[in-house]
Amino acid sequence: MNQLIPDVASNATARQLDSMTNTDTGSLRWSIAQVEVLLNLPFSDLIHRAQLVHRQHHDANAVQLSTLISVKTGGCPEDCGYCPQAARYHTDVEDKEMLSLDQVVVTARAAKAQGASRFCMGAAWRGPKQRDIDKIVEMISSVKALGLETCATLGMLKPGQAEQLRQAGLDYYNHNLDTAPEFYGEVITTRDYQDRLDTLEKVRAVGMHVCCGGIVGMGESRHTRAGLVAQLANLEPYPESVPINHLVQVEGTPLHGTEALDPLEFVRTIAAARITMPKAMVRLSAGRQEMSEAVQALCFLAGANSVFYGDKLLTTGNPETQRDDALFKKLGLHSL
Ligand code: SAM
Ligand code: DTB
Ligand code: SF4
Repeated sequence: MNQLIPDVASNATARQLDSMTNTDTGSLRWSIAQVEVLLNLPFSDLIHRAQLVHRQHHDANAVQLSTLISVKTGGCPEDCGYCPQAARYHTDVEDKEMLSLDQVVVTARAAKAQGASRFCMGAAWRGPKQRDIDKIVEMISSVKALGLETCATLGMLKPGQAEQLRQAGLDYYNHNLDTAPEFYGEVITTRDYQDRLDTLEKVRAVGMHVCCGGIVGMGESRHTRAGLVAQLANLEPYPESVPINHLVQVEGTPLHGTEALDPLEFVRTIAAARITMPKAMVRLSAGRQEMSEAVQALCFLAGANSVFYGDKLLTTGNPETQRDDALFKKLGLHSL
């Protein structure tokens, strides 16, 4: 069962971490205190642990490529403080009509030709209406027919909708927890944490894979980042895909102007995700365009093994594919 996990304060040290048992964490795989111990480790010790876990479960030189498309951009009624697509904030993003099936298929074909293995369709909705589902279902089956893995991120799901998406051939549903429960209310008020857990539960119940992660760099503390990672790691089972986004600061959104996060804190979060969710694909997600190659390399070293590939995320920029190809070559990474 998905549930909010308790926050028990602890002054545990790294040595205690290794001797902590399930009795210390109750039924949880990872307590917040344990994840905080990880995040507090000397940087090299943390990366070493992440590398050990990564190499035990994955090809350390492989990276999975997902391409994003925004099938419905802007005009969203929600108030997520980071998001340029919320209608209530004055950003450069306009409320656009839904893309046609043709536009989606052409883009998916191009993504496949460029080397992406997964195609993720996003919509700026609180949740889909039935007429939206009818159109999305066609998009999913057409993209799937191209031989791509399919992913969609459409907001909260109502009863029956997950099943319709699964039957159309949807492999993954992306729905992020975004942050730890105690910080969540500072960022979003139009839906609560439990709403998100409920949607994830619906996705699981029909046997779809879960893609679920969060955003780092929203002015949260290290403790809050530990809370997010613990929350994800204790989902039953933990997500197959874990996108760790760095906040892309967009003018007009409430979080624009947030104090910049030390990039090494981002790397630490990736490492903690890798250690606590050993088999998951940990995706170095939004924010790569603003990141140096050196920081991205550290993220791969810390256990990231997936990225968004293509020059656009949903509304903001992402590195050009040639730039990424050059980086992967430099690092000796091959795509999955
Ligand atoms: N509207 C749907 C929803 O919110 O569930 C799906 C699309 S929404 C844009 C998907 C995710 O993108 C959000 O949950 C958030 O984690 C991420 N995101 C949105 N804006 C972002 C930003 N400025 N920086 C980093 N991540 C962002
Ligand atoms: C996820 O975790 N990150 C992606 C995807 N899932 C849908 C979205 C990032 C959006 C960044 C802001 C934008 O481009 O609008
Ligand atoms: Fe809407 Fe999703 Fe943006 Fe929130 S993150 S404002 S739900 S598009």
